[in-house]
Amino acid sequence: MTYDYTLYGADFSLYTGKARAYMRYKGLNWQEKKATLDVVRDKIIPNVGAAIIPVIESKDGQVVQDTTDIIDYLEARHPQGSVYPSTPKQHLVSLMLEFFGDEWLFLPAMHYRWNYLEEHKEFVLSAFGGMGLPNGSLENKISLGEKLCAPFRGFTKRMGVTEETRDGVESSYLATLDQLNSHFEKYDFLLGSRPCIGDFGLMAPLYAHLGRDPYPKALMQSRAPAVYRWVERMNNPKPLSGEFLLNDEIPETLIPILQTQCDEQLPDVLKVIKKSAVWLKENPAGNLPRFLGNQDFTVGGKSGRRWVSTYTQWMFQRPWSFYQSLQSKTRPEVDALLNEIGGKIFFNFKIEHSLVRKPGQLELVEEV
Ligand SMILES: N[C@@H](CCC(=O)N[C@@H](CS)C(=O)NCC(=O)O)C(=O)O
Repeated sequence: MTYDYTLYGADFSLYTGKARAYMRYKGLNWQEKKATLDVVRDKIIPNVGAAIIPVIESKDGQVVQDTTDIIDYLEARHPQGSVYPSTPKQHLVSLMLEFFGDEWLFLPAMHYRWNYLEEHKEFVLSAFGGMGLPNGSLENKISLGEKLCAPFRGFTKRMGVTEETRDGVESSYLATLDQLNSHFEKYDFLLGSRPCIGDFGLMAPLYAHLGRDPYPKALMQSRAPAVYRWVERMNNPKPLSGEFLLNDEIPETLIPILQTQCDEQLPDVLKVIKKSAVWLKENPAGNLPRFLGNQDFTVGGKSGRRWVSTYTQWMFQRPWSFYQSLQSKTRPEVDALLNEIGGKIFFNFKIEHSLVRKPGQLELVEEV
């Protein structure tokens, strides 16, 4: 059997969960293969310039990295059952929630995996080790897993989960989990009976880590069963089914989640944008480093320091550019929503140095 696409990833990988759910929903002719160390060495590093998953390869040999680019590449080839709503508020909200899932719920995802490791050590480490020793013994997988997971464990503190902030990370996550639970008691997906790009973004943290690692999975199942059922629906979708809500409706149940995003995540991304701008002014046409030092941030009422991850600007540019492209006719209703969630200043902020991705490297460059 020839497949149109191969997804190289891992069961325990946050972003693979996002791409996998999307490919299932689109009903594509595809297969998934483990991104073993050989695949990383022979296929991923030569094409992408870094050891990162997931990637997809098309049957004509095109390799695409980054779940957002993977989804957009596939959307262009398979437009039926688009995951992008066509109406303005829903389109904006779906892009915002993709960003929230991909980049902000990443904090509790890493926290609950690595700071509760004793609760699920064998499960997590043997999975990591299995990427190098697919047929190895459990003991050998765990011992290799210890080594392979070291950089990921290190990310947890660098992204801001420290002794100072861990209570804030937990309280913010639990509040969001409760709010999502109220939402999914009423709706199958974020915006109706069809998953949107925001559902796929949320699936990244809410499956492989928070809905699959034993400790946070049990927490989700007991505290937010409707969220757990959504995770199951996302993993077993009826391809191309469902519709977005009529009349560009944004369910009331999403408002508190969007407010948290505006309170916590968007101030952080504005600081990143300012730092990137300084760097790009000083280094015209340079490859913007993935990280530019550290900055203050607040989560769940606790303040700490976290990395300045330049990629977050690129992700924020998606909803931001969409908002900027709106005609004056449609702006008032979108502005009313942004006022309600406290988002207006962020979308009216002027981004002077827009970032784009460049094939073969993770470092972003300024759009010319
Ligand atoms: N934004 C990327 C993130 C991919 C990513 O961070 N993948 C993790 C595993 S789930 C990884 O391989 N990280 C290695 C790194 O960041 O250097 C995407 O959407 O695909």
